[in-house]
Amino acid sequence: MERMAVLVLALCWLGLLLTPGAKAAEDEHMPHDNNQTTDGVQSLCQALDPSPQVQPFVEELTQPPVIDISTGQQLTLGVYKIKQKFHPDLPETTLYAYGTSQETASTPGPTLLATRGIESYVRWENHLNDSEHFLTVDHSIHWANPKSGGVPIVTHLHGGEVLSESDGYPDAWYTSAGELGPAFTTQNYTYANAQPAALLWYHDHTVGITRLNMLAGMNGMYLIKSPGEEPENLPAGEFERLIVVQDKQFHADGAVNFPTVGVSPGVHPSWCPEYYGDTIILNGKAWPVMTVYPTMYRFRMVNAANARYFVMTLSDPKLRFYQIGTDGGYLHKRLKLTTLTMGPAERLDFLIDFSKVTPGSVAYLNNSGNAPYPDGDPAVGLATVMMKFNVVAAPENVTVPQFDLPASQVLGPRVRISTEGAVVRSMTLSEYDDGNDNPTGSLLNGLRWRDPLTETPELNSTEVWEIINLTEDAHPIHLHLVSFRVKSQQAFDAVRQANYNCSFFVPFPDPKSCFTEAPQKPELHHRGWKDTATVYPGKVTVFVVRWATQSGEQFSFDATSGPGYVWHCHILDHEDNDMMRPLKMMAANSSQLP
Ligand SMILES: *[C@@H]1O[C@H](CO)[C@@H](O)[C@H](O)[C@H]1NC(C)=O
Ligand SMILES: *[C@@H]1O[C@H](CO)[C@@H](O)[C@H](O)[C@H]1NC(C)=O
Ligand SMILES: *[C@@H]1O[C@H](CO)[C@@H](O)[C@H](O)[C@H]1NC(C)=O
Ligand SMILES: *[C@@H]1O[C@H](CO)[C@@H](O)[C@H](O)[C@H]1NC(C)=O
Ligand SMILES: *[C@@H]1O[C@H](CO)[C@@H](O)[C@H](O)[C@H]1NC(C)=O
Ligand SMILES: *[C@@H]1O[C@H](CO)[C@@H](O)[C@H](O)[C@H]1NC(C)=O
Ligand SMILES: *[C@@H]1O[C@H](CO)[C@@H](O)[C@H](O)[C@H]1NC(C)=O
Ligand SMILES: *[C@@H]1O[C@H](CO)[C@@H](O)[C@H](O)[C@H]1NC(C)=O
Ligand SMILES: CC(=O)N[C@H]1CO[C@H](CO)[C@@H](O)[C@@H]1O
Ligand SMILES: [Cu+2]
Repeated sequence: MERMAVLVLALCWLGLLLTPGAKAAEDEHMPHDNNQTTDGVQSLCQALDPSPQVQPFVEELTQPPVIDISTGQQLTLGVYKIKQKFHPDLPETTLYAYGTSQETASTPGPTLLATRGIESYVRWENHLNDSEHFLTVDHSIHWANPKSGGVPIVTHLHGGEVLSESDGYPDAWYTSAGELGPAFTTQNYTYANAQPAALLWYHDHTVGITRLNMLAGMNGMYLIKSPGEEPENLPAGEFERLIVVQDKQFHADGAVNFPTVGVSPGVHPSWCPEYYGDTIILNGKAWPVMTVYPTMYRFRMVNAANARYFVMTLSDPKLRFYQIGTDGGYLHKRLKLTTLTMGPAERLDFLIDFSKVTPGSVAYLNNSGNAPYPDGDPAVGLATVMMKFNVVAAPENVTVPQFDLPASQVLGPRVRISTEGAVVRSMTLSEYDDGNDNPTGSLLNGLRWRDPLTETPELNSTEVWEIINLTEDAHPIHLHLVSFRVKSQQAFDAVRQANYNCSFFVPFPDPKSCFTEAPQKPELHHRGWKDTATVYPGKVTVFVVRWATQSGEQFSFDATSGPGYVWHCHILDHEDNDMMRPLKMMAANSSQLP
């Protein structure tokens, strides 16, 4: 691959040196006191009281309503203030959620069903007339800050190949009073749906308050189906479940419990580096149960948590996960796994064959994700479980269909992108603090959200993004507009690197190289088409990004028009506090590079 002497490289190394508080190897763990909730889940700044105790596994897993948007007609979806019960033992919770009316709005919102090749049209309306957000807004970080008050919103279709005017640019927000963000162009969005079948999701993306709007309930699923192009005889109907996973914490009165005092209140009065809730919620139910027959089921999940990684296992050793898809659709071949990891915003498509266990038995979908991931505190108590399965024999009058396990069957095209002649961008992930080890923000490449544009890829070009994690935690990095491939990850010596005693340009095993190993293949769950992938601490993770559709064609719309796109960390608390950068597409061969 040709290493173009790119400005970004120089910038990067400068950025690396100049990053305020880019930290060396000493103690960098997020501070938190030992005042833990009964479930051992602690807020990283303020000790939040534990949620009211609830009896797990009492309510059946439900499915959000489905709306077909392949009709050629515009759908209007609004955000409304609603009340919803997450559990019979919990009082009602006030939320902001998507729906066709206040009466039908819910979190997650309705699942939008699109068909590949058929454009769809959604008008996103803001019906929030509160004078301020019900969660505490931190006015010290850059945020929408409408002059006339209210709650701004703007909706992003995560994973969509979308025109930038319809992408939900963070500055394209609007309030119900009609105040518009500086990048607003329209609230009537067009979705091309030209990409392969996949589970996408929609959620709020308003600058500086995405973490609050998402926790308030603004998210839902968006399924692209591709008749004739999807593998046959996969579980469908009641045997296929789409699931949004979130964690939340509640006050005794049912209100969402979110920190009101920050980790470094003198700098940011209420911003907290990462929010972890003690209650695990699937499709709007705390710890649901699912009654299953002894046959194969398909699960398609999206992690809509602010910061929590789920590391999932099945309690019964006779059960396995057969992963068949990821963010951008079907894998080339299925994977048989005992563990599935799902970081914020990632999607997983997998099968579980309950015919392997005896009717009458139960199984749990457990979670062992540390918080922060990967080296934080272990999940304990009820944070170690997400849902329960009751396996029951089918009644006499019910015929249970059997589904093939796609064994060595090819599910989707193999992902191959040539890096011949690719532009290489090296980018750092770093954190800065208040001088007392309290994190007060995170940066991409040493730059803030409002710093001048640096990522200006040309349409149809291929780029290699080497992302260098200089923090203690994993960051799920998300690119808008395109799906990419994770090429490798490679550990480096953070101490020698911090002392400028080694170089990333010298390959391993040369002693002058910062790397301590040869490039490693990405983890299994990072195979296939990704739009969000984890960059581990102390590692350089390499993404291969082609600025074109997944099939390598030109976009069906002008991706250079409008306000542009963004790339960011999908830990929402990071994204809101400067771990997000603009991204603007340039025409092919426009040669933006010096
Ligand atoms: C944390 O400590 C404070 C003060 O000691 C106490 O008021 C609060 O109830 C504790 N919270 C938890 C979750 O134990
Ligand atoms: C605010 O919106 C709700 C519906 O979301 C409506 O019932 C209420 O009348 C509105 N209040 C005002 C003052 O407009
Ligand atoms: C947006 O959609 C609404 C509802 O269909 C329509 O009345 C309005 O004219 C559209 N606005 C634009 C700018 O297209
Ligand atoms: C899985 O969750 C169940 C239910 O809470 C629990 O009994 C079991 O110990 C958990 N297993 C693991 C490995 O955490
Ligand atoms: C099967 O029988 C039960 C109990 O008699 C009845 O409630 C149910 O509707 C029947 N299901 C079907 C699919 O006929
Ligand atoms: C860095 O290199 C210098 C000499 O080149 C050496 O004295 C020093 O010990 C090295 N430091 C580390 C951390 O390797
Ligand atoms: C991008 O590449 C595709 C396929 O390689 C080609 O059809 C298209 O013309 C290219 N577009 C531009 C703007 O170069
Ligand atoms: C861009 O440059 C490449 C190589 O010089 C050429 O093959 C291609 O046709 C050019 N594309 C456009 C749209 O000018
Ligand atoms: C796990 C790990 O290696 N973390 C390192 C990430 O990078 C920072 C800064 O270079 C180091 O301090 C950490 O030890
Ligand atoms: Cu992050």
